[in-house]
Formats: sequence, structure tokens, C-alpha cells
Amino acid sequence: MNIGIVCYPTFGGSGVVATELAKTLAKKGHNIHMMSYAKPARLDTLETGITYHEVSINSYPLFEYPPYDLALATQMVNLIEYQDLDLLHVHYALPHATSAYLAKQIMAEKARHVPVITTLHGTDITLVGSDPSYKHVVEFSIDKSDGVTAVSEYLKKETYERFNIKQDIKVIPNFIDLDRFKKSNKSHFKKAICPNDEKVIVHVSNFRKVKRVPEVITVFAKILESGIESKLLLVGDGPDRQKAEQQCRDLGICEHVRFLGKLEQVEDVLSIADLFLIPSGSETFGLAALEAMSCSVPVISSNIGGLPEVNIHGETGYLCDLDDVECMAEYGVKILSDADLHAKMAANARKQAERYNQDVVVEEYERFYEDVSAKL
Ligand code: GMT
Repeated sequence: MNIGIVCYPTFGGSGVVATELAKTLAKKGHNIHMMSYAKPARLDTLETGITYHEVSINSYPLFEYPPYDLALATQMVNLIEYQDLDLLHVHYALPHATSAYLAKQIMAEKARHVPVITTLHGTDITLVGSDPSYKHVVEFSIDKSDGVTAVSEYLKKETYERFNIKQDIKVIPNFIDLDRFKKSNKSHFKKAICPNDEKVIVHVSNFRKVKRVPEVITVFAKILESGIESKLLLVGDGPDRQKAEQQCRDLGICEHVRFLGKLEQVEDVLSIADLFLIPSGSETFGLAALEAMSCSVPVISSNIGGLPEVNIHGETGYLCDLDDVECMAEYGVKILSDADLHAKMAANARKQAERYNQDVVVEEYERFYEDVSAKL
């Protein structure tokens, strides 16, 4: 098929899911055309079978807010016409599903009917999409898509609760490349970071408020206090980075904490990790947790959103109530001080990740493309 994929170009979340999907579909022989305002972080433009089309906006002095959604709709129309797209698959409803609806209507005027599939990821429903300033348009655009998928059962339920959506929503979970995300020997790296063989605790996120980075540091400080020699590696960057650095200074634990910034090869860091922390205040799936689990790293997370679907309490790690840093620290100490428990949970984590095998999940998307196209 000739497939148009639209996403945000982010290092994590929906941008990564869309890009990995594009790469896998291209390997299977589909022609993929990706659209975004910047090159998606995990996309190599030399990859065969994928063409990246940057959406450029003509900014005119009149525009305080240049209309990206219109430029994107125009790009979609161009690609449907000139690349003969069979289908548009947009990731993150806002504004992608709206631009796709517009492009679809324009093409319908030319008697060309192109199905639109919208994949809901999370904040497009929970934080941003349901905001009164966007809600009507997001609701309409999702409902007008020819196929809608959500990345977890939780997100599906949440979408029906927050919006008046009549469409069926199919849950197709996020997925993982099990060959790339697996524990590999990085002993040189481990030695450099942990000269005294300290335990390694990792957190990966975009450092937005919702990720609770200050809680990660509080939990780590408590684990240190318990006497477990350990290091905290923080991967990613974002609004709460400075606050987190200040907190480390205030607690006097800077020498044990490393801010690694945005990284391409997260699996290298996960390969030396003993524990992964994700205490988020909202999380519809928790792709970062899945990446850790695939590298055989037990996870301690909050018990909200889609996280309990991915991280199984007492098996692949532990779940705690939101903001309960005592609970997270206690479980952290428990896992890190019991080698047998750690080994069991590490093995379970990898086994659980295997349920999200990229090859299997991408086939689900292909079947969904066929079903939706056949109905049109
Ligand atoms: O906040 C983020 O992590 C980014 C956001 C996005 O849409 O890019 O992530 C959402 O989608 C991810 C991929 O499906 C999910 O794994 C995350 O749980 C979800 N984030 C939230 O719900 C906060």
C-alpha cells in the first residue's frame, strides 16, 4: 500500500510509535510517506521505502499563530494526488485528525476516497484534547475518521467517557523491537558510571510535569538513604530539568545523579539498569516502561492509566498509589536488595514485553488497514 503517516517528531511517545511503525511497514514492502513539521527523531531518511515530507508553513506577519493544520491538510492532499496514497494514518488526534478530515473532504470533491485512520495516544484525549478550547473539534474529527485505534484499554474507555464518540475504537497496543531492546553487554559503560559496582536506577521521559521527575529524585534519595549504593541515570530533557537539578543540589546527591539528556540509543542505558522508575501522574500506556522491561529491567510505576496493563504488580515490578514515594522507595529497596527476586522480576519483565512483539502488532495494523479500506 501507499501509506501516509502523520506524527509529531518527538523523541518519545507517539512520534516513536509512528516512526517505528513506518519503518516496519516499509520493510514489509509498503511505500510510506511521513509528514511532520520536523524530521521524526527515530527516522533515518536514507531508509528505503520511506519518504519524509516536511510540512512547511508560510509565515505571514498577520499570523500570530501560523495555521499548521491547514498546511498539513494541503500537504496531505498533495501526497494523495502525487504519491497516490491509499490511506492516511495519523498519530495523535490534535490537529492531525482534523487536517486529515479536511484533506479527505477535498479529495472527495474530486471523487477520490481515501480512508483516514486515527491512533489515539494519550494526552490528545486526557490532557489536551478534552480541554474546552479544543474539545468539539477533536470529538468531531475522531468520530469522522474511518478507523480509530487506541494504545490501551484504559485509553479506549477514557475516550468514550470524555467524548461523545460513536465510532468503534480498536485497541492496538504499542509494540517493541525485541531484538533492539534487549539486555546487551555494556560492561565498559557500567564500569565508567559505577566504579564501585553500584546499582543503576534509570528514568526516561520528556521531563514534563506529568512525568513527576522530582518524585523520581525523592525516591532515589530514599533508596540511597537506606544504604543501597546506587546511581540514578536520567535520560531525556524538558521543562522540569532545572527543577530536578536544583533538587539534587538541595539534597546533596549530585555526585550520584547523571543527567544524560536526549539519547538515540536508550537501550544502551537500559542494558546496565537494575531498576526503572516511572511515577507518572498520567500515562495511557507507558512506552518507556515497555522499553525497560524488554531490556529485562523491573519497573516501579504509579498504578494509574494504562500502566497496570503493562507493568504487572508483583511480577514485572511493583505499582504504587500516585505520589506515594514511600511505597516506591520501599519496593525499590526490596528489589535491589534481593538478588533472587530481582532475577525473577527481570525475567518476567522480558516475558511480558514479548507480548508486545513489534512483528505481531504491526500485522494487526496491516489487517486493520485492510478492513477499514474494504468498508469504504
Ligand atoms: O507524554 C508523553 O509521553 C508523550 C505522549 C505522546 O503522545 O507522544 O505519550 C503518550 O503516548 C505514548 C505512546 O502511545 C504513551 O506510551 C504514553 O503513555 C502517552 N503519554 C501520556 O499519556 C502522558
